[in-house]
Amino acid sequence: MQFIIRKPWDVRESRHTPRAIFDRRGQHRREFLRTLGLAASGVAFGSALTGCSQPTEAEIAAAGRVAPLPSEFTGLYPARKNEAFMYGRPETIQSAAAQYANFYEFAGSKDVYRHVDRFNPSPWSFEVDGLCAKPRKFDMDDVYRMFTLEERAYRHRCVETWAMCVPWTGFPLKTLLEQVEPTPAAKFVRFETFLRPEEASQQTYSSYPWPYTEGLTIKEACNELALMATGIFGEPLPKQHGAPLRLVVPWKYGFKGIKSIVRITLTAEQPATFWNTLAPYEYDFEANVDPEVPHPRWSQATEWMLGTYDRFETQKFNGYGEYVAALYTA
Ligand SMILES: Nc1nc2c(c(=O)[nH]1)N[C@H]1C(S)=C(S)[C@@H](COP(=O)(O)O)O[C@H]1N2
Ligand SMILES: [Mo]
Repeated sequence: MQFIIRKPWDVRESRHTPRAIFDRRGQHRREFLRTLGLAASGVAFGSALTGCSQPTEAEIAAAGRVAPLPSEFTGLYPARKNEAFMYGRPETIQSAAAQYANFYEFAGSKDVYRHVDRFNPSPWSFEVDGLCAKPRKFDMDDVYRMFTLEERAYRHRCVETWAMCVPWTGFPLKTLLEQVEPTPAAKFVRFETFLRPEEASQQTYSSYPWPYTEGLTIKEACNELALMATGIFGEPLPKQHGAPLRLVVPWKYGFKGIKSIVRITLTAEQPATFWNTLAPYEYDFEANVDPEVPHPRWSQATEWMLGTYDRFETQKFNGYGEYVAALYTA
């Protein structure tokens, strides 16, 4: 039995800005370019992916695109929408999210989509191991066969103060962990991204502690909000968003949402994580969104939305307290 409780951030759908309006903005831009006679030919804009010019939405989409799914799985997208989740804000334009990403394996800048062409996320497999009765390897075919995908409208808040509202496709992390039967000794979950310096240039010469790792307590991992995402905007994840499988934990700062996962390990001790290892005073393990705890170098009181620059007050737990606050009462 599922109750739909109205959340503080729920506003009537009529107050949301419908996606069509945003799509029309893109349409206007394309029409504008067409009037100038530039859109179709690309003339004067040169090669958008190497230059500094503004890329078109089609170019952004093409840059991050992954190989098509086997035909038996194409019907899985778009997945059924879980109506319990609403943004309470306008949805972010797909291309605005796709062109402003954090994925340090490929770039220190936000235009990650320009740097992912050598990344090949198919085929893909990942291990789930550590303190569990049935450790095993999964490939994406297993994922698509074993788990029921749903679409969830989630707010995302990066620790850098940018935010977005995007529909993820995925399944609860809890259902994946149940498959391997964690033992009672398992208290934490450690996640690891690929290590492929030949495909991800920043992994060759930087002094970052590759591979990227993240972690949750097992209670956080079993919270219904914790989602393993395989898609965004009704399609499989493009490369820059963490193809083919990433974590989404919307009450925490975005860096906890580790991308392109190759290993998930159940542990007794709190695992080391990428950002906490690099800058422990700036990025703690828990990393719950909190307007009252400033980052050492900036305030966290407000946030701005990708695509529109609209500013909102930051909400504790990113507004998801009803789901997760109980996890943090001693
Ligand atoms: N492997 C890996 N995962 C990562 C990152 C990264 O650099 N590498 N960046 C994180 C940060 S800081 C954020 S805000 C989100 C951004 O997700 P998005 O680019 O899909 O919006 O991914 C997170 N996951
Ligand atoms: Mo972030």
